[in-house]
Amino acid sequence: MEKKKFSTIKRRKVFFDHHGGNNDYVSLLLLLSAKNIQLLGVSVTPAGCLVSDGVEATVRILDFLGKTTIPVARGTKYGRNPYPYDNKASPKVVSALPQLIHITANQRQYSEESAEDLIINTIKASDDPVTFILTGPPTNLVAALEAAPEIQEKIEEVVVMGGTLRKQGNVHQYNHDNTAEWTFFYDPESSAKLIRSGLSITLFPLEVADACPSDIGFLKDLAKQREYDLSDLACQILAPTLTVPGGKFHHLMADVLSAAYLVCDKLATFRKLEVDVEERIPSEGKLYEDQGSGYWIQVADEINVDYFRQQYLQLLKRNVRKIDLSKYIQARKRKVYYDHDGNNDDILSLQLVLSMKNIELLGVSVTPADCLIEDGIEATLKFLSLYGKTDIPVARGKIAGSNPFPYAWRSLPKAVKGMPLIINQKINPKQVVQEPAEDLMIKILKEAQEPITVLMTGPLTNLAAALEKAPEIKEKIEEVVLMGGAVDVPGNVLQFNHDGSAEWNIYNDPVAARTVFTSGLEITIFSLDCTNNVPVNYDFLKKLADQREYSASYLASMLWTPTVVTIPSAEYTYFMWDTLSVSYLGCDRLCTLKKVELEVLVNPPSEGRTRRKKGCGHFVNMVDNINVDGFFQYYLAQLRHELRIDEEE
Ligand code: AGV
Ligand code: CA
Repeated sequence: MEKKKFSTIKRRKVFFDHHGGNNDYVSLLLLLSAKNIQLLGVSVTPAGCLVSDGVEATVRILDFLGKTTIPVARGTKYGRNPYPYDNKASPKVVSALPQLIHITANQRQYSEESAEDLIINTIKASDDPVTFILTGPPTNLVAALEAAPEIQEKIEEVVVMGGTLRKQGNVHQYNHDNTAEWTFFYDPESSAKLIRSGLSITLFPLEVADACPSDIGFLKDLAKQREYDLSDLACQILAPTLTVPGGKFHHLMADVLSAAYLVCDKLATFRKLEVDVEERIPSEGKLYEDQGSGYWIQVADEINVDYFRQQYLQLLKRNVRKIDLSKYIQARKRKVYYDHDGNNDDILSLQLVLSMKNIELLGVSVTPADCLIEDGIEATLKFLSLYGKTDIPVARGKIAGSNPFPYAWRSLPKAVKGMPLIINQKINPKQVVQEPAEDLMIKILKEAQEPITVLMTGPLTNLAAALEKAPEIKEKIEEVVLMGGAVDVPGNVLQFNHDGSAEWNIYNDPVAARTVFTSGLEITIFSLDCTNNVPVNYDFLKKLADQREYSASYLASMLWTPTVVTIPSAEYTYFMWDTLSVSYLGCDRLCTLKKVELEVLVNPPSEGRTRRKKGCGHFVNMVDNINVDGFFQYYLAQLRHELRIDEEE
């Protein structure tokens, strides 16, 4: 086994083939920011993404950096082991980021050639040898080599992220013994062909990536230098990776490593190894040492982690843009207690409340419903801090409703803490009180000298608990404003043993909802009947991104962006549910109300349904007419201000 130190850095012409993961795009940023690299073309494999989304995000990033002539091609060939579907949405989010959503790309950049043809023609047309960098499966490259073997002599090196020489890989699938890494497993046949091709291969396997996790600390460093466009963008691209369960997305860093290898000197030490790839079950895609195989490759061994991070951060210091942190609009007073459940539109609604001059916020609590409670609390503290409200008490809800929200939804707000304007913002943990949400609510209501509006944008759990513990608080409540219910329209609950008639906030805790609805309080509901009018759509996102010079708009834009994965699939469309409801407090001319008599059903198959029932005696106000354009205008106008940024050193 020969050990070799990598030393000199050289100019290279590069072709980049990737598969649309978050880190693939960060790798692209790195390649584009390196002075020694000339990028000739990019292709996308339909493995880790839906290929047209993968191409779209690539083109937008290229254009953002003024590289409007680099062609991008779609891969048309598939490996035999598809990636899990839920991993494939990330390029949709990348394309919708505030910096990229506006870009109308040069049509000629969308190559009419398939990936392998673009690879062949680009390499043939190049006067110099080409380095091929691969952060997805080798499907496109191998297809090109098979169609035009003569290009091989012009490929000076193939840098590959993938494979593992460890006993355990990251494939957990039926008929597999867990010995492979995903990009090799996806297309074992091409992987074997590549390894056996005789090309000069440099491999960054799974195990070296473990040495450089892309953790929250790294994101913090990136966010600290967000006055540079590329750092800001990279941080936004990486933030959604925090939604990976357990927060482990180490392997993704490997893509960046392989790009960094072309750019910085002394990144790693390497070993020459004789290897092969298994093509059959149960070890499909396994890479292993095989003395005598004759297939020698160079494998990264030890990574100089500090150096890598430092270089990475250095490379992304590009395109200075100054953010104006100075202005901040002070608010006038009106009294509100706000209880939410931490999903992105809840947090955005908190921002909207904080932006209202006529509202005085007395306390906030979070229900562990459409979020994981710690994420909901943290996001709440961050936003309060961004509005200078570090003295308002915040409480954790301790009670969970009987029908939990899907984890995929609850994890959405995880990305929030990774976002550039959030990640380093100081918070005041002492704002969080010891007592549970209902006790804080009771305390604040009891102390109040004048009537209070209780605003609820999640399940009604905490309010119901407070009413049960201390019914006397009722006289302090002027109005309950809530998002929830579906009266004359279908619900949005798609679950076993359910007929689809309920809205999630009510379904999550139907008993609590019934307690509130029958309490005799003045209740105003924003049900799906009206929120169905305000889907999150590209037209709105573009308008918001247009005014991103206001830090408040910019931040809001970042939080709405991850919701685009639900466009345009009707069942899971994300709406501005809570935001619309909250806007009622700031601008009461947006809607007219009508009184209806409603009951809450608490048994299957209609658990959580809010049904009209004449004569039941429980009246609520619901929206009769809504001015949708007016709402969007109000919301956009409300976000034209600056945040109070106060960051950790
Ligand atoms: O039913 C709407 C309520 C709102 O309070 N929530 C989300 C809003 O915060 C539940 C919900 C329905 N569909 C969802 C939801 C989705 N696709 N993602 C996340 N939450
Ligand atoms: Ca909510």
